[in-house]
Amino acid sequence: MLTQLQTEQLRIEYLQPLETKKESKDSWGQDIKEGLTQCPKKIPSKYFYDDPGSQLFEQICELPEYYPTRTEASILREYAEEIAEITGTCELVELGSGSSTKTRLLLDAYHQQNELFKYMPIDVSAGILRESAIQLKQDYNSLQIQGLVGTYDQALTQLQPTSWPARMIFFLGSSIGNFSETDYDNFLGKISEVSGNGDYFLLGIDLQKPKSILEAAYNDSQGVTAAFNLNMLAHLNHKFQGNFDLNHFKHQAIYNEEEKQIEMYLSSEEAQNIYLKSIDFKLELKKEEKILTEISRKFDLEKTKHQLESKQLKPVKVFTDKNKWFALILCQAVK
Ligand code: AVI
Repeated sequence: MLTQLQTEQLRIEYLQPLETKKESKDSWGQDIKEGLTQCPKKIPSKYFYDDPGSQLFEQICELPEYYPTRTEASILREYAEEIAEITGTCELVELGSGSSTKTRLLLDAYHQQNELFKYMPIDVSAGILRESAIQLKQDYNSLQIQGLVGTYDQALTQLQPTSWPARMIFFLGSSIGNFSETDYDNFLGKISEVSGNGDYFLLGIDLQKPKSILEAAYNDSQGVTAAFNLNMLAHLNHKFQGNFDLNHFKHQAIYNEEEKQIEMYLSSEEAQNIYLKSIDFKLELKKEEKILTEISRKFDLEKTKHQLESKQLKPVKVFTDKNKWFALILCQAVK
């Protein structure tokens, strides 16, 4: 239980939707219809993350083959203090905070150095945001927490100028790898736009590496990633009154060496017809036809540094692990 004072220092706000109510009603399921009428067929990755999907993702992060989470955590363990030293007192804004597990490594570093800081976790899931904010408030008594419930777009569009000496927006886990090239470019532009001169941006990216390591990470031996991928169909069944039979699909993850990205598919085991009743959408699938559910881009460090620099986000320091599998790039906005 939080005390009265602790409760006053913890605020959770809901960000305004960017679209009007009328538009959002009309566009209900529109992204599904558009994705499934493209060639190849696609389902937007956001449909991974219902409650069971989010839990499966937490399990993926613990898998022996899935190195990104562990590797990024090891980098933070080693260099969080240095990051806190470089930025000094600041407002920490985390995009896609989830359970804020890795964040604690950063918060600990600021706490230990007696640097003042405020923490703003941003996530679409109100439940997980509230739970982790309450837990954090109990563990870091003097910490001011202002959680924002909303998408990255809403958060970046509605973020108010900070009254703190500096702000550091951070985006961990190589989630940026799930953006298309265009969305990636727009996202960096937006970060730059909302950052004042001298503000920081900390970005976690998964680096290019041999195909065998990458494919193992997305085809784990326990089948958790397969369950995560297939769960998307269960989510669609639930949300749009669909009749996908999960037994008639197979998980596939391949590394596209030309595009430098993992591509995750659901392959139809037989010719089948699907109907999503609440959006009146019929889908015809051929045997072995594949639906793209996710791309996970793998980055070249030098190229990424240049891209950041071209957005007025100057890399100050790069932190990486001994294998150079993952990197955290600390940038400073130079306006
Ligand atoms: C959330 N994102 C960074 C993960 C990734 O590695 O691209 C999602 C994931 N998909 C399958 N395994 C993990």
